[in-house]
Parts: sequence; C-alpha cells; structure tokens
Amino acid sequence: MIRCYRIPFSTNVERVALAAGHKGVPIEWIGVDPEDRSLVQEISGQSLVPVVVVGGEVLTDSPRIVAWLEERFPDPPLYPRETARRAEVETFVDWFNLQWKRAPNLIAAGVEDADKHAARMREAIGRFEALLDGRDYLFGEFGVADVMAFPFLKYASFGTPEGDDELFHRILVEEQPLREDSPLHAWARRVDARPRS
Ligand SMILES: N[C@@H](CCC(=O)N[C@@H](CS)C(=O)NCC(=O)O)C(=O)O
Repeated sequence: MIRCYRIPFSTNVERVALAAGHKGVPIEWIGVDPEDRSLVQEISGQSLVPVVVVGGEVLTDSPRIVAWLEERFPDPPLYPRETARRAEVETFVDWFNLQWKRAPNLIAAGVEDADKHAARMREAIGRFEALLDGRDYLFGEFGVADVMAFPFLKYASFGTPEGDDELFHRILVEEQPLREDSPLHAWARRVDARPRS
C-alpha cells in the first residue's frame, strides 16, 4: 500500500491524487495538521507535503512522486512513450515547476516587484490557451502536463473553495483573470471530472 501525507487544499498533493487516480492505484491518505509538521518532518526530513511512504522508501516532491508512479505503474501512461514527445512534455513540466510557479510564490512572499510577476502570470494564460487550441488536454491526451498544471490553474476558473483561505490560492485567482470563452474553463472541468485516488 502507498501511504501519502497531505494537508487540505494542497495543490501538490492533488497532483499525486490525479496521477494515481489515472492509473487506478489506491492511496492511503494520512491527514496532517497544516500547523504541525512534526510528523512529516520526522518521516521525511523536511516539512512539505506530499510525502509518500511505500515499503521502506520515502518520497518527497510531487514531480518526483508522479515520475515514480509512472515507473512503477506504467499502464495507463501519463508520459508519452515516444522519446521526442516525452522530452517535449518534460520540458513543459520543468518550465511549469521551475519558472511559472516562481511568480505566484514570489507574489505570496511579498516581493517589491510583485507587479512584474503578476504580469508574467497573465502572459502565461495565453500560452496555456494556445496549448489547448483544437485539443482537449495540454499535450493532446490527458497526461503529466495536465496533472502538474491543473491544481494551480483550476483556481482561475473555479475560484477558491469554501474554507480555503490560503493567500497563495487567492493569488492564483486574482492574477489569472480568464475571458469567459477561455478554453481553460472547459479544460478545468474536463480534468476535474477525472478520477482521483
Ligand atoms: N516541490 C514540492 C513543494 C511542496 C509544497 O510546497 N507543498 C505545500 C502544500 S501544496 C506545503 O506543504 N506547504 C506548507 C508550507 O509551505 O509550510 C512539491 O512539488 O511537492
């Protein structure tokens, strides 16, 4: 059994739920008090979730956990099987995690040039919309790009759910205004309807 430690409304935890759901892999979820990370710290040596414990192995960092799920449970796949297609998707995943995510994180940290980062987030909307031009998911078939991006972009379409008062999530709503006819709305509904473990 795969055990995963989580906190409510966590974007990075939702990635694991979507990836495992796609593969039909059950997860035993352990809820952690967001204000008390001592258990997570003890298990993983750091305080962020998701943390996966499986056999004697402890995995942190959602992209790494999703890649582990792909390796351990290859069917159905989340990454393209063809080498070049896979490299394209991995390039998107790295851009999203290493570049795109910096803007909302820096705004939440209260940096002085928040406006510059907010403008980057608004610019990026056009790129996501272009990826959805004529197709249902970011790279055609549902896959790792959708798993990585959805938990962050869904706020632009759905807003914050009741009980979610996280500043980071409010930034994801406020700095990603969507046109009514943006294809991101239909994409968000499509991904939201997919199974989660
Ligand atoms: N790179 C990590 C980031 C994990 C992360 O930032 N987790 C958030 C929840 S979505 C967290 O635990 N935040 C608590 C905090 O910052 O104290 C991943 O992708 O899993």
